[in-house]
Amino acid sequence: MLKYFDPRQLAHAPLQEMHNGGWADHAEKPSRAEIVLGQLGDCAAPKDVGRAPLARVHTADYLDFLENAHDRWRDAGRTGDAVGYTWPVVQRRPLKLDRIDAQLGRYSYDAGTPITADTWDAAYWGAQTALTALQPLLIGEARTSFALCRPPGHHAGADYLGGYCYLNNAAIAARAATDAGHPRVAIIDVDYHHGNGTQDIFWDAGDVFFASIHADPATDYPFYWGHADETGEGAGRDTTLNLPLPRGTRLPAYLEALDRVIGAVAKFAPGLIIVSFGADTFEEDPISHFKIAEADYPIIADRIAKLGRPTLVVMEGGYAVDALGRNVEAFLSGF
Ligand code: Q9C
Ligand code: ZN
Repeated sequence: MLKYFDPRQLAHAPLQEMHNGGWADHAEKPSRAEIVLGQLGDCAAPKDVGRAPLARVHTADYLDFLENAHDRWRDAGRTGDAVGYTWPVVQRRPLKLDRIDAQLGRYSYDAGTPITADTWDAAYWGAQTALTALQPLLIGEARTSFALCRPPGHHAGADYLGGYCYLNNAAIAARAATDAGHPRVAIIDVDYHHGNGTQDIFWDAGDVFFASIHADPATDYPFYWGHADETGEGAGRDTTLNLPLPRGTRLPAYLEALDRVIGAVAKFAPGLIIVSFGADTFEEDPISHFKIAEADYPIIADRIAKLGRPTLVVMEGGYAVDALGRNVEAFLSGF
């Protein structure tokens, strides 16, 4: 399996996140990528294809905000990580405010996703990693490819960050694939959490199918997305498929849902598949509640591989750091 990584992704190291009413050590640590690298061995470096493919998914004003937010935070006299504390919800008007705190609220939806001095650079190289990993699939030089992206991406929308995510690596790769001539691309999201950003980005797009298996948002983050009745709109009607599962889910129930996803994806007939892979479905994940074992990951991957399409695997979550290298290797071994 081809594999890609850029060490500049390691510099992003947010200190804390709001958790159960207090500040806790941030779960999305640089050591996550280091342990995967230790297990997989050397990964190829990405090329730099610039900002244009990022701007096919994210708005220009959001990208400018993300690139400059931490400088502006420092200009305002602050130290540490930039994080919002008030959000323009409950039918507020779309005001264009310059105050950094107002913008942090405007371009985010939670208090778990701080912007550090290195966030833009790390996220930028994560997106380039996904784009470079896609390339051999586009030209038919490989059937599977792995992008070790960090920070993760699937909670980031066109104009918002959240859920430890800033740039939506899987969505950027999917749009690059359709731009390169694929009429249909499917994203299969098997992170523990619903990929709300990816869903929003392709909500009314008919050329990208988004299917997700995740913890029921009635009990789990991100709460406001991922319910089974969210199926897309307009040209994207019925190209979103959400299969929420209860806490405690083990492999047999997981595979039933996966078979539904695979049936729907096969019917959509994509030329290329992107897997948003989170190993936070793991039984020992510290912030999640499924019961998937290391030995289950090759079985899950094998079912996706049987779709027989070129497949890009993009790293999302997974917070049991000690086991993360083994879990990623197990998943990739199923292809
Ligand atoms: N600290 C991914 O797995 N949890 N993101 C907030 C309070 C947020 C996870 C709980 C979980 C986001 C990519
Ligand atoms: Zn997750």
